[in-house]
Amino acid sequence: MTTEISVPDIGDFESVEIIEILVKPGDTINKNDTIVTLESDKSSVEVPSPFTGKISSLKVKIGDKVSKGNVLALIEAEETKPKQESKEQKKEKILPETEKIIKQAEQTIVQQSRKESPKKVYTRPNGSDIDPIETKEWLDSLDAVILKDGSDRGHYLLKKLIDEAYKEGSHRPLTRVTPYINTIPPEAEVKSPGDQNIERRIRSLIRWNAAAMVVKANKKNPELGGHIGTFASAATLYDVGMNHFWRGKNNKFGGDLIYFQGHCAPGMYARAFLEGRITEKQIANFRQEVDAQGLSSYPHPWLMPKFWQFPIVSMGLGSIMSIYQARFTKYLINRGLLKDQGRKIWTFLGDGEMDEPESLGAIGLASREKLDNLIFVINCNLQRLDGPVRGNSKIIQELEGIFRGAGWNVIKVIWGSYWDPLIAKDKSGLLIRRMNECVDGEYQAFKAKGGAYVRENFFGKYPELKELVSTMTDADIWRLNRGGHDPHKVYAAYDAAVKTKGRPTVILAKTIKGYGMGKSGESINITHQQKKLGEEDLLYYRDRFDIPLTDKQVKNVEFYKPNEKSEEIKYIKERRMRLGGNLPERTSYAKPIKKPSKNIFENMLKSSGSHEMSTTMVLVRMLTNLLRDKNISPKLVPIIPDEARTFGMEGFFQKIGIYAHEGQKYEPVDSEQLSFYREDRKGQVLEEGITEAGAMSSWIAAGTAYTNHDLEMIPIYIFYSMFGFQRVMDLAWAAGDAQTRGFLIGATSGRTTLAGEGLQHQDGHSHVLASAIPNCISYDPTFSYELATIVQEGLRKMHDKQENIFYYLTVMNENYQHPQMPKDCEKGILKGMYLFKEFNNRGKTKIQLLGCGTILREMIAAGEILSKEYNIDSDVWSVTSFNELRKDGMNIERKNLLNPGQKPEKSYVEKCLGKREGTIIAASDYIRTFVDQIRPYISKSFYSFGTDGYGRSDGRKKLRKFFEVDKEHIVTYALSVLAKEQLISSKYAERAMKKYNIDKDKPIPTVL
Ligand SMILES: Cc1ncc(C[n+]2csc(CCOP(=O)(O)OP(=O)(O)O)c2C)c(N)n1
Ligand SMILES: [Mg+2]
Repeated sequence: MTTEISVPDIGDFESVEIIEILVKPGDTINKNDTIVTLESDKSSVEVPSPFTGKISSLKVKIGDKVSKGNVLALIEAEETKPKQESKEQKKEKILPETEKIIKQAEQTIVQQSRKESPKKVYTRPNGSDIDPIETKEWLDSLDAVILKDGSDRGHYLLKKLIDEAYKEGSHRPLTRVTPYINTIPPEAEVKSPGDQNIERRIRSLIRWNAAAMVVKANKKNPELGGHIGTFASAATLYDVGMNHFWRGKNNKFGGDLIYFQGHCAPGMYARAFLEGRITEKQIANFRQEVDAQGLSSYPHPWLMPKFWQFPIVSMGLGSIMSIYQARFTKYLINRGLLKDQGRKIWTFLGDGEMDEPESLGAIGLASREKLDNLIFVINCNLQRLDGPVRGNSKIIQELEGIFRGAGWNVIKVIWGSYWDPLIAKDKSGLLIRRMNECVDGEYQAFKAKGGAYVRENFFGKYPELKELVSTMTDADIWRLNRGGHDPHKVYAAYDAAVKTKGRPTVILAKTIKGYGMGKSGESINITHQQKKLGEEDLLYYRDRFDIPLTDKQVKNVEFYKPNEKSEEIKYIKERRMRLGGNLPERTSYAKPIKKPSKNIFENMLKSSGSHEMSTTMVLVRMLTNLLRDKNISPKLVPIIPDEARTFGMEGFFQKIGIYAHEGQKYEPVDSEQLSFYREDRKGQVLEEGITEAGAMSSWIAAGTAYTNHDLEMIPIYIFYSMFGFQRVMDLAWAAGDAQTRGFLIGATSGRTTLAGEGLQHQDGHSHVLASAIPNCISYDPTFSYELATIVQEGLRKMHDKQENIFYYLTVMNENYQHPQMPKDCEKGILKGMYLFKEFNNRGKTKIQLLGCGTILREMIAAGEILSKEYNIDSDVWSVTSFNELRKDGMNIERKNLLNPGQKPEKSYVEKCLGKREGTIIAASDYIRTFVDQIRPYISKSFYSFGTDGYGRSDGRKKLRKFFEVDKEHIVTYALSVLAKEQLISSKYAERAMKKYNIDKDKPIPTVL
């Protein structure tokens, strides 16, 4: 049956141009195959066929403008089901559900209205018990329920009671905080299968070597710094994981991913030393990296690429990056790219670190997306650098409320096993009350001041509690341990965490900062900074942890490693073998992505004719083409933080779908339209919402998948350029360290190009920020062939050649025509500049004009005016990257200085411009610093213009005039420069100022 294929509802567009036709008469096509691509100046969409069948004729050609309902082609369809029908079926599916909910709601309302309003007794404001007998009856009932049916039933009833109370008008919110005791009661603890004696000995050796490496380094050179107290407090938390939970990567299993707290690095090195993965020479050179024998201060994959996986030491980044790592792992699984092996992501964080917005800012995503592959361990040693994290309250309780409120599974590990009998004896609940009422400032002092102090100040407050510990010595009281130092409690918590389904878990482990450091640094305010231990302190530390070193060896700060046949070494190696491999360890076995075929970019190398388009649209076209390449398509990860429509990328919603772990449970409001908001479990677009830090973390996760999942991906994160580096520079820096590969796209870039948006939106410096990251390659292209050349090269370098670099490209939303690619400019585009046009043979005077982005077009226009109106010749250079030119310049200059006896090499800019006649005028849509970068590498007069100052809202023309980067200013300044060089009379510049209404008295824009 012959059927028409017509333009569906494409949203708010009329008369849109057909830029591509992908079928021809006689083609047999499948439903959803693309028929044509439509492009307006704001967006590009592919129109899919609603039918399977054979195309009998085409009704349109390239360049035609079409609107909704226009016929595109005729098809001999195999089956023609009107679209409407399926919509209705869909609707019917949804309706009964909705009806049920409405009915239930209505019933509740009816029931409520029937009830007589009861007489309410309001509790006394001080919360005191007005009827203890009644309270006891309730508690006894609860006890009986728990005894008979278990604690889940107990919880159920409590929840019911609270719901009921809420309905009856109690406005007290359900508390999200439980008493200050362990979440897992002793009877529910799963026991560790490990040999506790050996494990303690191993842990002690790790503790010693970790501390010794810091002390040794500082003995050698006090500049070096380092931390002892943090790992001392966290040793058990790491040890239990390493011995029993964290699985390494091997050829069968992808490995758990562990984000180690940055300043715990000495502990990780100390273990690797015992495992034989790090030499004694290396640990003796902790923090001495320059001669390439030592170890990084913190986890830096860039510096130790076979060891460290995650660069986290800038506080807060570990949290957000690991959350998005866990989410990206699920994304890969749901998209069918990665096998679900139950791998876990573990993140270690400090309690002080939790004040960083990045630490807590993404925890909602983790629970919303049910990331049960994610486990946070927050080492609550109650201290940060200067003092207590919360002196006046309790950080564990605060974090419990926050995480539980966000929907996480919370496991508190507060008290060690020595407390169990005391808590069991506490029938009146007084001990728990005392635990609840003490604040962290007091808990810190308890551990700094000894057993007698604790007896007096903790237990001593209530006679009943003093009595409870009356048979214990001060030493016994001192031994009452904290949960985070008790391997049994930690094991039980980890076991529960890995078994948790449907939610992420946070373990809040209470520890002591500087555990074991004694007077020199245990639980005191200076603990964090303590990097030197005197002889006495070292001897104390040795004795505390039974390290078999003589006094002399201790005084020499020697490391200790038992021989290979010792129980300890055998045990530590056997544990890692059983767990499948080493940790941390960074490897990559990813298959390179085959480079895309050249014809994907062919269109972009041609002139756009009279068709005007923005480089953003060029990019969208390019991505659309790349999505048709079988090798590339599944690997593309478009990351868009709530700006797809701004950048004309909404066509991707329908085409590749938006990733949503639960699919789409609702019919989207724009379902009638072609580019409707399609959420899908297998969706490819990461539509991150308004979180640049989150989107950046996704980009890092995708761009490091080649090592963390042995899977190369091509992440493309597109954002308002102003909200890129400026907002997330710290993450961009970490991305470089992590050797992330991918594209960052600063869209709507340039201070005068993004016209109306004003001061906070107009970016004039993102390229300057990008230039600070050594392995970031950045370009500010003007024309489609430049962008196409750069993207192609990026794919080749990052995926064919496996270079650990990433790209920052700026694209604009200004529409203009794009010329055909000039001959032989490919190398120049990539190196940073090439000769675009010469205005010759008009006069004797010549000038060199350099521009980039949209300002290149002002330079071209200025060249034309100078030629036509003033008989001044010029060479116009398209500078695709001032940043790349600077890198080359620095390198060549350095080489020449190091080889003073040799003929100096020329920098690339010098090669381009050295023999050209005339002074250089360079301008961009960025601050002058950007352009000035090449000034030292050219032996010619150089004048730069740019957009220094705050932006403001207006049209492009006015903004360019304001910032003095429009063609009129360039012409005027060029005339003035030539006058200064005494090549022409100054009257030309004066006249031009009059002609172009240039006000000499207007202050420089930086002060406006
Ligand atoms: C963004 C950032 N700001 C400051 C620092 C410096 N710094 C390193 S550790 C530290 C204190 C950390 O305290 P906490 O998070 O409680 O960790 P702990 O050492 O107690 O385990 C500070 C301020 C940093 N690394 N990163
Ligand atoms: Mg701390």
